[in-house]
Amino acid sequence: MTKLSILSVPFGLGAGHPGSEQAPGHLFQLGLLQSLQQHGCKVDELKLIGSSGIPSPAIQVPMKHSSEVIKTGIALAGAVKAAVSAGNFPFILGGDHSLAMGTLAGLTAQYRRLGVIWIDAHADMNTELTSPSGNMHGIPLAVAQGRAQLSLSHLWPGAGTVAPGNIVLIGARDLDSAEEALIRSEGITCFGMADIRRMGMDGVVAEALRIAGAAADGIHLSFDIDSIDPSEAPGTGTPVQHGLTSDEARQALLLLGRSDQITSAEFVEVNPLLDRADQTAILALELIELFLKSL
Ligand code: 4U7
Ligand code: MN
Ligand code: MN
Ligand code: MN
Repeated sequence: MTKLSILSVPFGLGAGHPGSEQAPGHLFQLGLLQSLQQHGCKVDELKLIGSSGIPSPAIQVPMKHSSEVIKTGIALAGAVKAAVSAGNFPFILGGDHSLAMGTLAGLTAQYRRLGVIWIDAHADMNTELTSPSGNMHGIPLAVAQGRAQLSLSHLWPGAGTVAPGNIVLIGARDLDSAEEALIRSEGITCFGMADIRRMGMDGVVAEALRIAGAAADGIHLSFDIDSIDPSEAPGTGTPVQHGLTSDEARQALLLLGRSDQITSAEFVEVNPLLDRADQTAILALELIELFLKSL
């Protein structure tokens, strides 16, 4: 049975709106841990990730709250690496998506070749130079490829990079022009909404596992709640119309959870302050349970 390391990261300074730092506490308050236990999940470790480490002056980047993002990333990378070494499945609960840099730093220090499935309305592939917002949650996948000033090895010595051929985007529908250019030049696989409707989510997930998993010894799933349509998930800082239905998200998470290729996961960008009567938090809770019990 899968032993879980749940890493709670109440950090939201990488996003443009305050509130995502409240998501882990709010989901715990709504009973996440109790219901995981009821569903028979084995929580081996529950860790609260703060910030630690002193980012060297050499890695100051011209983005909002970059040093806080880096400090949190350093702490998270260490916890992720330790969880994998202990044979546990790391599940990271955010927080905003900038924390993925910490996750990926820890994972690439452990896996020889890592695949990444990124379910998100966005590509999160800006660099410090192309970011229209200055928000760190928009750059983690460029950092992971070694395309930005900041790199995963700044967060964790021994961290590697993620090869573009092992990255698969699902649900992307709001790309900046520099992101589009990078996706095109690197040949990164992107299943947009039209592909999902044409192939069905089962077809998309099967292809995503095949491509992300090619020659890889692990696949990380990064799930941004803004992948889901704002009519069903309004509580997030950067909502984008015409997204996944909650049923499509359920199907994707169930299939990915059942696949033994997925070796870690994170769930980010729920913002309780922007939610409507806990609609998004309650859906997030259900999706997390569904995913973790299907592992
Ligand atoms: B999220 C954006 F400009 N691309 O870089 C940016 F549209 O983690 C949005 O996916 C990024 O929520 C969204 O700021 C980051 C913007
Ligand atoms: Mn994102
Ligand atoms: Mn997003
Ligand atoms: Mn967002």
